Amino acid sequence: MAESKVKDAPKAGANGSNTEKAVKGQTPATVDAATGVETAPLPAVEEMPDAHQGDAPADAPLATSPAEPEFSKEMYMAWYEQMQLMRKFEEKAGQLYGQQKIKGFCHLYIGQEACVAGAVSALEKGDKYITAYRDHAHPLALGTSPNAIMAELFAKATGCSKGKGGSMHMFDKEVGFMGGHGIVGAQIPMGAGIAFAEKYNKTGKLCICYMGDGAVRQGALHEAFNMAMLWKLPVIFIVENNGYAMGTAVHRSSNVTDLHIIADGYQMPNEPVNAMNVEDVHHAVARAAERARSGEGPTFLEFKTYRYKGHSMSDPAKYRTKEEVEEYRHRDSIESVRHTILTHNMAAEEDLAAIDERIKAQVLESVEFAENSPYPDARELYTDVYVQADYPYIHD
Ligand SMILES: Cc1ncc(C[n+]2csc(CCOP(=O)(O)OP(=O)(O)O)c2C)c(N)n1
Ligand SMILES: [Mg+2]
Repeated sequence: MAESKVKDAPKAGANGSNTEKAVKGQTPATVDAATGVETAPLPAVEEMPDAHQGDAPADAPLATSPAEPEFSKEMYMAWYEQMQLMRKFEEKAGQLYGQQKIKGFCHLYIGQEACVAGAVSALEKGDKYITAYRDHAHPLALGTSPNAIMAELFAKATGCSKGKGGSMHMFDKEVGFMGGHGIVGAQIPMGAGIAFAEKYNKTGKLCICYMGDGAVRQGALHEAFNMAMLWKLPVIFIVENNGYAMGTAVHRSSNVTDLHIIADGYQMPNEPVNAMNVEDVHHAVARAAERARSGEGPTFLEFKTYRYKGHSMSDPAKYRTKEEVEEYRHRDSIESVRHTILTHNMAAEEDLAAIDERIKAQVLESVEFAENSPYPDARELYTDVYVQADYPYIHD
C-alpha cells in the first residue's frame, strides 16, 4: 500500500526571492534555433510597492540529472520528445497569436511540461484527464494529433472540438481527455464525477484532475473533496501551484500557502511534489494511482511548478521580476532530461537534434493543416450543445 507523505513543503521565498525588490529592465528577445520562433522579450518589471512575488518553490532543488538515471533510456527519450513537442507547439502558437491567426484567449503551458509528461508515463491507457483552460499540453501528450489541436486554435472545423472550443476547450474523448474548462474550479467536481463513473462501471480506470492554485479556494473543491473521500473515488487531484492566479501571488489570496495540506481537512492523503522534475512527478502520480486502483480513494498532489510566460497572451507579467523567471528557467525540466540523456550517454547531441527537427516539421505541418482547413458550417452552432438529442428548449 502506498503511503501518504504529508511533508512540510518548502517555505515560500526561503532563498530570498520573494523579498527581492522588483527591478527595471528587460531580457532580450531570443530566437529558437529549432523552430525559428522568436521568444518575446520579457517585459520590464517596474518597481511596484504593492507587487508580491509568488509562492512558487524557490528553494526546490535545481533540476539536474540524477547520479544514476532512475528510468530507462526509452522513458527519458519519450519524455524529451513529448515535452519538446509541447514547448515548440506552444511557442509557435504564441507566435501565431501575435500574428492574429489565433484569436480569443490563449494560455500557454511553457515551463510546466513535466506536470503532464510525468503523469502520463505513470498512468494507463483508458484513464481520464480533465483540466482547466491551460490545456494544450495534455492532449498533445495523450496522443491527439498536433494538427487537430492547432486547427482548434484556429477555430477550424477539423479541430479536436470541431473549431467550437478554441484554446480553452480542447476535448478528445478517444484519448481520455475530457477538457479543457474555462470556469476556474469547474472541472473539480466533474473530475470527481468521472471517477464516480469509473468506479460505478468497475472499469479499473481512474481520473486525474488538474487545477490551478487559484482554484483551490472555490467552494466546489471542498464539496468534491468531501464526496470523493466519502465514496473513495479513484481520482487524483492535482494543484499546479505555479505561484500565481493571473497576477495574484498565492500568499495574497490564501492563508495556507502549502496548498496540499488543504486535503488534511478531509483526511485525504496529500503531498508536495517538485514538478520541475519529471521523475518526481512520475513517482508521485504512480503512488496515487496505486492507491486509487486499490480502492483507497483520492490523493491530492501539490505540483510546485512555474509558468515562464504571462497568465495569457495579453499579460505582460509585471507582478514578478525577470530574476524570478530566470531562476526557474535554470531548473527547466526539458533541459534536465536533456542533461540526463547526454550525461549518461543514452543518446548523442545529433540524436536529440534529429528529434528537434522531427518536432519542427510536425509543428509546421500542423500550422499548414490548420490554415488549409475550413471554418465550421454555421449550422454547427446548434450541434453538440446538449447530449440529449430531443432536448426541448433549443431548436434549429
Ligand atoms: C469562476 C471564475 N472566476 C474567475 C475567472 C477568471 N479567471 C480566469 S483564470 C483565473 C486565474 C486562475 O489561476 P490559477 O487557478 O492559478 O491557474 P493558472 O492560470 O495559474 O494555471 C481567473 C481568476 C474564471 N475564469 N472563472
Ligand atoms: Mg496558478
